[in-house]
Amino acid sequence: MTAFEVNFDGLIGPSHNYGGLSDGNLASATHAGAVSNPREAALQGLEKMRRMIQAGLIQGVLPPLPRPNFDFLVSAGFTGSDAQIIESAARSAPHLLKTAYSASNMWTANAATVSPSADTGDGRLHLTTANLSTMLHRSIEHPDTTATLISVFDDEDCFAVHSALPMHPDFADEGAANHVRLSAEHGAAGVELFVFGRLAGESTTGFPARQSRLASESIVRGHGLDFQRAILARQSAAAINAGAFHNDVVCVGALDTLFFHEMAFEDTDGVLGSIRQAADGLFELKAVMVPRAEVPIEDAIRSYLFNSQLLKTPGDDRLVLVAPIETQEMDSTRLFCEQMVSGNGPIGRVEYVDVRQSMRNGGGPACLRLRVVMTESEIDACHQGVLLDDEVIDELQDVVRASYRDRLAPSDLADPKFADECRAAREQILGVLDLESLA
Ligand code: SUG
Repeated sequence: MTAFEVNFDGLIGPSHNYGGLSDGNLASATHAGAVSNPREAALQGLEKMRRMIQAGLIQGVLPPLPRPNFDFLVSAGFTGSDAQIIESAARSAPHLLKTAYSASNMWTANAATVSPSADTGDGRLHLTTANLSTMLHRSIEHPDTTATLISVFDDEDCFAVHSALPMHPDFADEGAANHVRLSAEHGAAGVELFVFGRLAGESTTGFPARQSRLASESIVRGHGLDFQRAILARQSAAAINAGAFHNDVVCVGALDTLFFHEMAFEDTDGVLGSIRQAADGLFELKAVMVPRAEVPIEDAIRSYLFNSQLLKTPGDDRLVLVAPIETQEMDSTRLFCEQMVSGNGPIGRVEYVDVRQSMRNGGGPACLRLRVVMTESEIDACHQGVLLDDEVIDELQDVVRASYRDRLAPSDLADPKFADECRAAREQILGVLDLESLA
């Protein structure tokens, strides 16, 4: 069956700010307290989406979630009018106000894990919303994310949207950031690689391991995947402790190609062997491992070389790597890319994109998109308002230019008027995407 990879990017919300909320995410820690530019952030994201369309790919978008999250602030004991809640949280618990305002749902690679219909037991496309239980500010995303996914994938004959796994560390789940699907072509049956950082009940030292093996296994079961074609691989503790808080900071795969750092997995040979065995009869794995002698893990994490989109575009014989511009600015990663494309491996071109506003919070091009492999009839069955063309991107950019601030310091969150601005901007976005029901 012919199928297409549709990238659903998160539209960066008006409250994008540098809260320093993510332990183990070095970029977030480095930029904590800096002044952000939500307008520039959203425009950068939208330009990336436009480039995908220009490359002949199908591009979708998911709207920002309502911020601040008043339900969260009320659960934390704040009462009164919206303005009173904000003023009192700003005074007594600024950390909770930052949490309620986080625009972190922009990183839709963490919204859900997705299995295309070619892989699932019931022939439907399955999505499981990630519980994001490890980081407080991310743990508040899932109810609204599930509502968004149900609105977009709203035909139960084609789609199964599962709500988040139990909110317990044993089930810690960060979605597609720890999941890679490999196949001969998008529409063919594939091998799904699930990467976890720890076992249920296991305590690790150093930075938090955000994905548990039990969560990955539960998704394999829930999606009705064949365990013969689902690989569970352990992320290396050294990579996590160097700042690879998700596997997609050190690994990206598409079709028959896996591009990864030497230190990505605890047992690299074991992972490659298991993929080859599972892929027997389906495709031959092309593994591109980047040796640490050429790109030290610190450079990989600082530049976000692997947090790139690996794409098959209509105009190219080989795959294209859409990498953050920081990869071009760092010598080791730029040289590696130049050598890679001059060889005859599976990746034939590298394109650089500027998503610096998101990068400063640890989110590169790959974090900003959720990949959903869809057949033509599934594309027809999903909510059409979120599928972009140049005109809709222009409309969204107009909303952003007119209603987003170009300067936001963490102290600005204390102003109750900012909550009204965020609400108004989101309502306009929902209007453009024909998703007013989510308001
Ligand atoms: O979860 N940053 C996100 C970045 C997520 C990147 N996603 C992928 N690798 N797929 C995180 O750490 C920073 C927010 C702040 O500090 O204000 C943040 O949440």
